[in-house]
Amino acid sequence: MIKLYIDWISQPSRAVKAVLDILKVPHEVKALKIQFDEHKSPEFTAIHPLQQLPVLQDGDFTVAESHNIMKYIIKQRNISTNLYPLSDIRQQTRIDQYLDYHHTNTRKCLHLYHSVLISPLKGEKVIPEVLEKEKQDVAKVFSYFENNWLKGRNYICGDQVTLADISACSEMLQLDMIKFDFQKYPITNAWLNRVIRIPEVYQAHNVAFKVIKKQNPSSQFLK
Ligand SMILES: N[C@@H](CCC(=O)N[C@@H](CS)C(=O)NCC(=O)O)C(=O)O
Repeated sequence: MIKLYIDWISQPSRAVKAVLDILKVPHEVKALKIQFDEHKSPEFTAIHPLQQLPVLQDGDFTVAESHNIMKYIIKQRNISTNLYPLSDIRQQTRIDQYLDYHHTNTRKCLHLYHSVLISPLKGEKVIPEVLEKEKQDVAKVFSYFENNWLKGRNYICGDQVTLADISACSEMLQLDMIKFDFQKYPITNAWLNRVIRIPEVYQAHNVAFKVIKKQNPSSQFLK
């Protein structure tokens, strides 16, 4: 049986978990806690020396990087899915275009979340100029979603949900933990509500919702 190493609080981990569930690929979840350095244990380091989650083990084959894991499963099992249609090179390329953009753009949401929620908990100093830059970076990402990725479309790559939406949703929803004002971006907000309401995506966020409930009890995303 495939093993999936994740931390429920990690955005790319949740995205991969949701994708495996949507595709109904049987797997065993190995939940680690980054907070307690469980990803730095000798056992996990032997599996993935970069000490990052998520990681998938398919027999003797180890796969890292969330987008790579999602695509590996679809390709290896020849799964027919609109999440990443193997028969449509143009749609694959559109999806890949977003997935590449994600790493150096949408992923910046993490920095703001970290400075606002995690740094104070750890007693780390937050430099005001850095925080301001992080806010600007996130605003740029949301504006780009509003005016480009989602312009005239229900989902990032057209009228059907793809890997792009699931990866992006998991990353952006993390900002709900710091009471980010999603309503400022109505198109993006409506899209986020569509994607998070996919049952498997919602379920993969159960642990994240526990944090949201505590930090932001009036969140629109809580059931
Ligand atoms: N590009 C990677 C990012 C993976 C990543 O940054 N994982 C974080 C959790 S969200 C992690 O494992 N951090 C632990 C560390 O760097 O010590 C992917 O998409 O899988």
